[in-house]
Amino acid sequence: MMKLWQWLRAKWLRARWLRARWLRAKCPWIKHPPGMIRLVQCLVTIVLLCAFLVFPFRTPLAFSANIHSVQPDVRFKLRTDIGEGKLIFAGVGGKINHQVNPDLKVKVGEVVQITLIDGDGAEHDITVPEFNTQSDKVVGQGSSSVIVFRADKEGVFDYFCSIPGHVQAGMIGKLVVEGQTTAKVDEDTIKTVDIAQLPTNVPKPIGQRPTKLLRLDLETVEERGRLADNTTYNYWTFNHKVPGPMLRVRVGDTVEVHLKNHKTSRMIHSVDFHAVTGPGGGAVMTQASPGEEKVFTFKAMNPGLFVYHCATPMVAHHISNGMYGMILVEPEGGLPPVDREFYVMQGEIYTVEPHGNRGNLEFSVEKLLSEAPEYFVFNGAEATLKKDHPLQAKVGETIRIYFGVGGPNYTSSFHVIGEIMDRVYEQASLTSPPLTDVQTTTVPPGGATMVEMTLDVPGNFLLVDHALSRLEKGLIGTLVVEGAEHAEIYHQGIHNAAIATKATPKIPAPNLSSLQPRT
Ligand SMILES: [Cu+2]
Repeated sequence: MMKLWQWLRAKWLRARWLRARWLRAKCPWIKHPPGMIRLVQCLVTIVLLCAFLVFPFRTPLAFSANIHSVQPDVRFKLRTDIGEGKLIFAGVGGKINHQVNPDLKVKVGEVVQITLIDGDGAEHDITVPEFNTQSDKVVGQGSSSVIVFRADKEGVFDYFCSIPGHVQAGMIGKLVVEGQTTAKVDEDTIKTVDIAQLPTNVPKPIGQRPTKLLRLDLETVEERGRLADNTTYNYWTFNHKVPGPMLRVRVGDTVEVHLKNHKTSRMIHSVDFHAVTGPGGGAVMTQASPGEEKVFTFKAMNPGLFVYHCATPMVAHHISNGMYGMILVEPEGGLPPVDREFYVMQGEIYTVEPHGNRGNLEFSVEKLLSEAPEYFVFNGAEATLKKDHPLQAKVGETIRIYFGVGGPNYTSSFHVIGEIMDRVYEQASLTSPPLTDVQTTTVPPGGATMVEMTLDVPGNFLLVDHALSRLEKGLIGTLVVEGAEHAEIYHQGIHNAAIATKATPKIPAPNLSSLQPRT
């Protein structure tokens, strides 16, 4: 062992002597090479130590932070799909599962990962221009692409497919980057009331009964309500809902109307019934200041389905803010019985902010006067008859829809996608024979219609105004029909001879003997 140590030491000393000799030959100006090398080694070590003391571990930590930052804080999956005639992003998993063009909610500063999966086989991508990010194109069912970015500013930003025409076809959604302020606004929004009138809020049929004296109470209330998701509006209402309550009397009834304007109102309000025979339809006698109650009495002279609305100047402003409803004056003997009745009204909302803005939106008199609404609504709020209060019925039932237009400006081309209206009481005239087998019916502002249809097959049937640009501004409802399929009427694929073809039963004509005009 000792010998090995001596041998190693001898080798090391010889190597040092050889290195010194080589340095003396190459660098003759160095007088004491081994000492000089040690000095240089010391200087290098000191410089490195100083560098670490002055910039303490900055480089390694920065590297670590970068590694950390590319780990997403929040992940979303979106699948492209075709639904209800539109191209969409459908949420996959988590809170956004099955949602169409879901709001992607993140916090300021979070790293966001969005995975796009091609669900329909067409070419798509996803881009969020505000954060300079765009995915590769996905082509072919099941292919996918990913974007990752840091949401470093607060606000609501669009994500969409950049393939030409796909935004217009529906592939657009919102990325909501919330800081503390936005979160608070959202909480306030969530607490706001649902002003949408239920389509099932229809009074019971009157049918056969003698005429009588009735009292109807209406209260005008100004309150903030939900216009769309995370969006509110300062509505003016009859009895807290848009439209106001549906009222039901029979021809010949005497009606005492009590109109009370809530004490918290800031405006005068009134009511004009199109069912009234008399100047102003009641409006002259019901101009009520905040806290005031006005009363007038009328006799229901004509049967029909009539609009009522506030008639305080600027009348169009009061109507667009939600002040409209309908009164049904049944003919003597009542209406033919049906299985279900629904109450739906169309209106427009004019806001300063463009459609889709969040928060509480402001009324725009300029847009009202130029007839440029930002929202079209059934029962007061965007898509509420689809998302919140769809109409529900069963296969085999005959339904009746009391449909009116508050407006104040746009005529509706009322249509139910996938159904044919068996009977349309045009202009809501209940004393004329109905039109039969109608696809779309015209209803002017301040007008109404009564339509009936028997439901032959199950599924979701969309209520629209066939001026379909208005669908993009919130005008959509759903009639959900449950029950057995009837393949002889409607089925996918080629004709199947095994399916027995049955004649679809024709709906018997209504008994019009009770619907004679008054003399
Ligand atoms: Cu009013």
